[in-house]
Amino acid sequence: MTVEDAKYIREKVMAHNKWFEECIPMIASENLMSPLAKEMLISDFADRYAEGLPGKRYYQGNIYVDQVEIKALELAKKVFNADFADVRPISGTVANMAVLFAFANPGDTITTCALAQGAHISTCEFGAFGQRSVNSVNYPFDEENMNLDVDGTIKLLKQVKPKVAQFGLSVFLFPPPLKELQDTFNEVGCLVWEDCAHVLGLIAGGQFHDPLREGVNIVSSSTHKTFPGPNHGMLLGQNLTEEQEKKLQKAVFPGVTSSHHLHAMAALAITLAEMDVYGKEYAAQACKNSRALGQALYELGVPVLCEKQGFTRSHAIAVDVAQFGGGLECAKLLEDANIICNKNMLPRDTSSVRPSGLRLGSQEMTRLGMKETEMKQVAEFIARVVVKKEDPAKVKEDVKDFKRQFSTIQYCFNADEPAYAYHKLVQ
Ligand code: DSN
Repeated sequence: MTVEDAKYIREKVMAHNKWFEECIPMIASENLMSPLAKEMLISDFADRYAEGLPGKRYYQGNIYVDQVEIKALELAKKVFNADFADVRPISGTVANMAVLFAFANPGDTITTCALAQGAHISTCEFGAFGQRSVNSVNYPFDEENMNLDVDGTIKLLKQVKPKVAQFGLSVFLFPPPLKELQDTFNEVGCLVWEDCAHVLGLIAGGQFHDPLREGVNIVSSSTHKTFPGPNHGMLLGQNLTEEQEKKLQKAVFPGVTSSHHLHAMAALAITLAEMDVYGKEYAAQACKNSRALGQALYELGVPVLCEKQGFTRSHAIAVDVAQFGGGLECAKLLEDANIICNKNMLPRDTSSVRPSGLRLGSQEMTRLGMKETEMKQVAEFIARVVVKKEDPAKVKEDVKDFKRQFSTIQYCFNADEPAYAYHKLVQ
């Protein structure tokens, strides 16, 4: 390694930053942290270790780390109205692994959604569920409504009597029918767990659903999708016994983490404080924006799933671009026009490499201050590339002009700072 290598790497990162200043970001699992939260990532917390819980550490030097973590726990419980929180999982998948370590032994049955219907990879045979050797059984899915088939799910739960009933999706258009399943959960006596990663910011803002009031005992999540925090994870709980809480804490450390990325934990604490103030307004706008985007695309001839149901109740929409060359082809063309999104499997697809869909998220555009009017503009850019097959290079120039008007992050304490202030600081 020479200094030239280091320069090369830095240049590439800076080039990426510059590029994204001129892109429309539509990946449904990404977001922008506030400048204040991002500052935490270059603090001295990034260079330190902490193991265990505040006040019971294995390292000295954690005086301020403990104070920040205690504040983060307080804020997490307040924002989500939860009676248990753990802010130490270093990602959503690690949070999922902690739940598995705590509450499932190899061979235990867990019911979950299927990958083709939008489940997260960690719940699959080749993901964390498989690594834990649990017997996972998929719920029946209602493709027309892009949600669980309630009667079939009740039947399945009664039949297999899972130890844990798990929910959560990565293409999360509508809230799971938890209220309808609550009696069955009680009858079966299973623990109810939902991976809320995609919709955590919406839940924080009182949109989508309220899992901890709808029978869910444990919420696992990453903290950087609709919730605009750092790449990190979190666990929340309701009505857990003291023994269950301790099991979960032990599964986090020493089960699946050592130190828990203290700089990210501090950034999470800042984001929780910001969401406590701005979450409601931000989440409501993100949901309005995704519906407006769905409607505009639909009117421009792009098939958007679930038209009859209003396209979505979350930040995300799913579009079927099979007739325009498929998800892979369209996502690449859009990237050439500086519109960043991902190909996605739709329920009838069998290939994740060449699926027929695209998944589009409104949350990051919302953070940058875009509203329903801008969603119409974004839909037009997409239709020019996907439907009209205009040269992406030409559309790109218009996208760049459009995006330059949206360079500050909204819904945070220092909203007057440019979104990319952190990058400018270190350039
Ligand atoms: N892979 C992420 C997504 O885009 O949905 C979830 O971890």
